[in-house]
Amino acid sequence: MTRNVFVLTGAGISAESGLGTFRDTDGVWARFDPMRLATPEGFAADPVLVHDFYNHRRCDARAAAPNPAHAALARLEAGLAERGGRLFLCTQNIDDLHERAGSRHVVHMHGELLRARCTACGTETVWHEDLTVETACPHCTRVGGMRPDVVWFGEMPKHLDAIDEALAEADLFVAIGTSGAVYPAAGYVAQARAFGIPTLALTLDEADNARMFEAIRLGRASETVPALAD
Ligand code: BV8
Repeated sequence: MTRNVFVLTGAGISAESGLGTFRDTDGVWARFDPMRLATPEGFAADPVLVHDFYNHRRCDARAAAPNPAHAALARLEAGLAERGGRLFLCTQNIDDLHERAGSRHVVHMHGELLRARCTACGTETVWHEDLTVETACPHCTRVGGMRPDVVWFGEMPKHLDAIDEALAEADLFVAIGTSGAVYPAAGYVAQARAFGIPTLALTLDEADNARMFEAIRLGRASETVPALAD
């Protein structure tokens, strides 16, 4: 009886909601250089460019709607809870489509586009508007220190201890819509295998770490996830 399910989602689960993936041929990183746009060094070098990049993505994320894959995971979370089990939903995504589909416990290991952080006082704030170099911190009022509350390359992902604990307790590990290109997230399937946990990948194309999975189902998340969850 599968009671504790660990799900790791990536950009592919939001693809059918119209949000770009990163490494598909027309992906975000095919058009933009992650080292200039998703690193602390890139932000320090050109904060206007980086703010503009995230302001556009924040606008797109707010205009997007959850798709049947997000909804299916929300149903799975409720169904497992009713049976005394748990869905640990760890996402690499910075959009809020899981929450808007009804998921109640979402672990954003790479942060959230709809939150901002002040580099002066550290305060994190829900943030739906554009950020600029003139934005003042609502807490310490300092101007110029506000950044998207997302994890850039070279920065420490969030919630790593909770993720490691949930992995150790899981009965099933499912990766949905992720190319397995970014660590430490891409290494979770190996950890699951080491714990003897069954592993399943649901993506459109074979992921970089596909050989680590015991089962793979290729297809669109809006079809493969409801088939798994319901
Ligand atoms: C860190 C937020 C220190 C910002 C992102 C080994 C160990 C640890 C670190 C490293 C390591 N080796 C290298 C590193 C460094 C680095 C890294 O991994 N580099 C890569 C390039 C090699 N990692 C880091 O810097 C991380 N921090 O390491 O801290 C540390 C050390 C040890 C232990 C802990 C910490 C921080 C990385 C976070 C970077 N921030 N995002 C933003 O969004 O702008 S990364 C960003 O890219 C996403 O968050 C996500 O993680 C990644 C994109 O990957 P995917 O989500 O998988 O998307 P992708 O487009 O690649 O794939 C889409 C998939 O969907 C495809 O498979 C496709 O087939 C599928 N698909 C498409 N359509 C559909 C679909 N599937 C189903 N249905 C569809 N319709």
